[in-house]
Amino acid sequence: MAYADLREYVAALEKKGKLKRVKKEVDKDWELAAVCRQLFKKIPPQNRPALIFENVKGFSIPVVAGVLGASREIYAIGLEADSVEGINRKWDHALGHPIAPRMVKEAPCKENILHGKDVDITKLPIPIWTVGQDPGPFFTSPYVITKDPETGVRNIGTYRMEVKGSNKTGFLIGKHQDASWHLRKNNALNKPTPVAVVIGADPSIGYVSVSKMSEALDEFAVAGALRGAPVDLVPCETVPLEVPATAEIVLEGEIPPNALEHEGPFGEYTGYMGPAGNEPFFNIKCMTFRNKPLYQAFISQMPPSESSCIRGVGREWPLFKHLKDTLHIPIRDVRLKEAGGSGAFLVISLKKQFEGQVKQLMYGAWSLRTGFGKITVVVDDDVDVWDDFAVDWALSWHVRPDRDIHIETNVQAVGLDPSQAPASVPQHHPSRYIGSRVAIDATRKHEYPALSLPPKEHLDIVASRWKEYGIED
Ligand SMILES: Cc1cc2nc3c(=O)[nH]c(=O)nc-3n(C[C@H](O)[C@H](O)[C@H](O)COP(=O)(O)O)c2cc1C
Ligand SMILES: [Mn+2]
Repeated sequence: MAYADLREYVAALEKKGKLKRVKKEVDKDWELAAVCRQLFKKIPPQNRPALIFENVKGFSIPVVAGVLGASREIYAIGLEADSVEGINRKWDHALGHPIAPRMVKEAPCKENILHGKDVDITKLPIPIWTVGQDPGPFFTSPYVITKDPETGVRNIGTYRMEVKGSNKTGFLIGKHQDASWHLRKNNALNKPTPVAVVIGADPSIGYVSVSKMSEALDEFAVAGALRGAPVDLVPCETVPLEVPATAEIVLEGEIPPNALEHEGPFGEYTGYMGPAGNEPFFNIKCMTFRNKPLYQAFISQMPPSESSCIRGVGREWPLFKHLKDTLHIPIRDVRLKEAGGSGAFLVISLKKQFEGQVKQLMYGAWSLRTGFGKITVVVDDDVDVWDDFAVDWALSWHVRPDRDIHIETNVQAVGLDPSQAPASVPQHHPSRYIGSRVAIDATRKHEYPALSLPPKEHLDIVASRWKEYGIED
């Protein structure tokens, strides 16, 4: 049964032992980010819980963090998938079978409505993430809803929002993001862009918000398909947009046309500070929220993080499908490594049919409208892309550098890649957008000798008698 809202989902996580309540008082301006970092450092993904900070110093609203993706195991619970492996099946089905959202009258998100001067986002427990470097608190899990002014198609995207006052935030919207096109179309007509920002909703909406999909799709319909039931929507109070009826908090307003203000810097998903620059900003006219709202944050910054987990899952599957079903290349698996922020570093396993196929695969992977795969490694299908040691082994013994390394120049760079330009170069300088890529063909190019391992039947016999050797208790 689909989760009705964030709170129902958080309760489900707790029931499955995947949520810890932090009852100790925590300062959102330095301590909360450090707790989240230690969560990732100290606890391996299989055991890592999501967190609810119940006692945020100076605030009555709790903060939940890690609930969408402190690990892939948690992601699977968020999608109601039967296992981590089942996540891709859910996505596969959802993109092929969208369920249109449904307009409803009853909406808990309207339990409290504030207009104009009564709006004060500084009353929300918005954490500071990279303390000492970020200029102040940032929203890290906004679901930003806009409409294409030409087609009317709705979009949901997650773009960082710097708190700039009681009713104003900055926005960093990458040049290739869907909302960026909406802005550009409105700017051309000198019209403001209406925006609704949702903080906290049922998990399917968050997974869709951080995933790239065709701009022709209504992302609420994809969220509906992921959860197996339509998303209930209600009209906003002050802008011509719709929001999930059970959202925890909604901010309504607009981005004024052709106006920029200083924004950033911000500790980014690459593990480095992202540059500051001049960016659009958001004037908030109205805020609606549920009684006893939850504030949700995504844990981002240095990978691994919730951000690299949820972006990785939402990207591997479309890439897999593109290569396998559209291009008919017999790949076995695709992995966007978290060290590369689930963007820079791509590993693909291939059941190679002929020499030269790796090059075709590399261009296939690079043909998507993304910067993924600055480093692309291709291995044979007997190498598990999830086993780092096995991939290193293939790189070590299947590669002749003079023959097997392919470099392509003048292609889309990975967003916010700090190797593109020094920090002093502005955010939107062309040198930040055009880069280069390398593919390393780590497949075997000729017949190899046998592996230096005991025969499999001997290994199986010993494994079945393992206790008898008295080596492990
Ligand atoms: C925690 C987190 C923060 C993000 N921050 C930004 C951001 O500040 N700017 C941006 O352009 N994309 C950001 N992204 C990536 C976008 O959410 C992602 O590319 C998504 O596909 C955008 O939606 P769209 O494809 O509908 O434009 C962030 C993702 C996550 C998970
Ligand atoms: Mn989109």
